Amino acid sequence: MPNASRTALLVIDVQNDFIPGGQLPVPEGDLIVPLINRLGDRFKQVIIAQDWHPPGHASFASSHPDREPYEVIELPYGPQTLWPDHCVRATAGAELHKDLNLPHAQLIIRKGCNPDIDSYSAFLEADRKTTTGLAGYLKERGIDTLYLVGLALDFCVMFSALDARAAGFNVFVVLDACRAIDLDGSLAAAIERMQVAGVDLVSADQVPG
Ligand code: VGL
Ligand code: ZN
Repeated sequence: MPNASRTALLVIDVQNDFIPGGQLPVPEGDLIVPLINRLGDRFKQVIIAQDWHPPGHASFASSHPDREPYEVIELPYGPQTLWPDHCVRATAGAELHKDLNLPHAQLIIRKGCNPDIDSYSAFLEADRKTTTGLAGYLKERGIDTLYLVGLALDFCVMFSALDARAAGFNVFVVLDACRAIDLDGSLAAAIERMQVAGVDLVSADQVPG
């Protein structure tokens, strides 16, 4: 296993609400689950991120009078896309996809728990100040290289990848193990931003092991 101790797989938001039929469906979101399971077998260290919002979260259109999902509004920390209510903590929509099979994952990190601040990234909330502690966890365990998979490529995967780079990790995003929302060109923009930041975009057959 070349991915021994310094490398981890970070699985982003493979949750019912992001799967077709859920509240914020990512097209083909279900199709990546078998591939993620196969990739998971190659990693000793697996971390799962879970979008986990309190009811009435600031990112929900329903929390703002006269606003519709997918509009962008200005919040104290900057622009915020408004979403349908999704991944409300401890609801069925927030559960991991039932076929996700990563029994050796040691950490599930929940994010977006602050009622007033969104967190696409598994590392830093949208105020860009509040950390989830994930970088510290990884560093304490000697991990320096991350492979990212999951949903959505152009939101939570991208922001997690950018923050991981900024925190000094080597970062690979496994494109065929991700799917995008693609809102107003967000997919092309995400690819560009990740490339500029030095995130390596690879396919599953390029993952060692
Ligand atoms: C996500 C929008 C809102 C994601 C989470 O997982 O990409 N997108 N919350
Ligand atoms: Zn969310």
